[in-house]
Amino acid sequence: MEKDAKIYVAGHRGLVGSAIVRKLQAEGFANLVLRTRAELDLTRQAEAEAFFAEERPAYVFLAAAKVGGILANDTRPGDFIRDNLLIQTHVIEAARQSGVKKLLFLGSSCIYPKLAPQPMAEDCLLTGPLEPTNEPYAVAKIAGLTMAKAYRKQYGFNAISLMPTNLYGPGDNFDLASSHVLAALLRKFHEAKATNAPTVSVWGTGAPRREFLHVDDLADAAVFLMERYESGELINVGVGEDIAIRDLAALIREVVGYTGDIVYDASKPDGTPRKLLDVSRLQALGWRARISLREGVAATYAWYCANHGG
Ligand code: GFB
Repeated sequence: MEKDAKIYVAGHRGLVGSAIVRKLQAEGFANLVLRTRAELDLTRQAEAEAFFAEERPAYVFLAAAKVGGILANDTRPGDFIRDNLLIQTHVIEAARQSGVKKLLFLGSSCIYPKLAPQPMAEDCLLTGPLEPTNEPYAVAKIAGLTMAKAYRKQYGFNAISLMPTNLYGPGDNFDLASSHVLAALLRKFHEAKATNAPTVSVWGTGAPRREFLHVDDLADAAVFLMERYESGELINVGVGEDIAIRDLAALIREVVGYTGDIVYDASKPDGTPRKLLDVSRLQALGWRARISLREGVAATYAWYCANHGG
């Protein structure tokens, strides 16, 4: 990417989009085009096409999506499949029409089969049943990956697709009904400590395992791949190790400094038992994650206290 190239980061206020903007600015890319949802509703085709026709960006990071944790996906499946299909379809087509040079699309490790062999390599996609709690979201994201490959084949459109693992970091969603586990537990332990609550509720059994990548590492990988990855083949982005939810809860309790007890809420779903990514393809390109989980959790908690917690 040329330093003066016009770069559109769709979803720039979200967890991933804001990290990509920070990374691009740190690397000296100053010609960024950003639009809030109020300024540009990507679920509306006419708005998306008018924006691309007017701005004609050279590069697009498609970080706009409808995302959420296991409960949000399980309770609002219609919203998740509709909004993600609309956003990605409008952006990929308008980008092609307006002559975008390269577009980066983001999948998610939760769209691999529920019981895929671990660690999951890129070729296990579509080899088995999906996790029921987020199947509509997964089908939408699989459609986006498929569209990116189809546009490369038919139109020679240079779209690359990343498959990140579970993400966390500054700018995360801390709403307890729609957030992902790490952000939710930071808030829960923080509030329990502040109110001297005797216990903190952790959903499910605590047995599932999850891999966590700090969003600044994801942003680093996204710029790294936008610069040098030219294949239409999916590429996993992760840290290559995972942790049981119960151990994550113990880590967050320690970082926050909470001394009460953890209770498990069996009425909430566990979801996929494990979804560890095989990151050998990305490592072969010379990229590795740098932020350890403890370091990342501590930094994210500091950010939370400075921006939300008080
Ligand atoms: O992060 P999470 O909501 O998403 O849940 P998934 C991960 C695990 O943490 C599940 C447990 O086993 C939850 O039961 N958990 C424990 C909690 N306490 C909590 C809590 O307070 N809040 C939340 N949210 N979880 C998502 C997909 O699956 O992964 C999305 O549904 C997305 O589509 C995301 O792709 C990356 O990792 O289970």
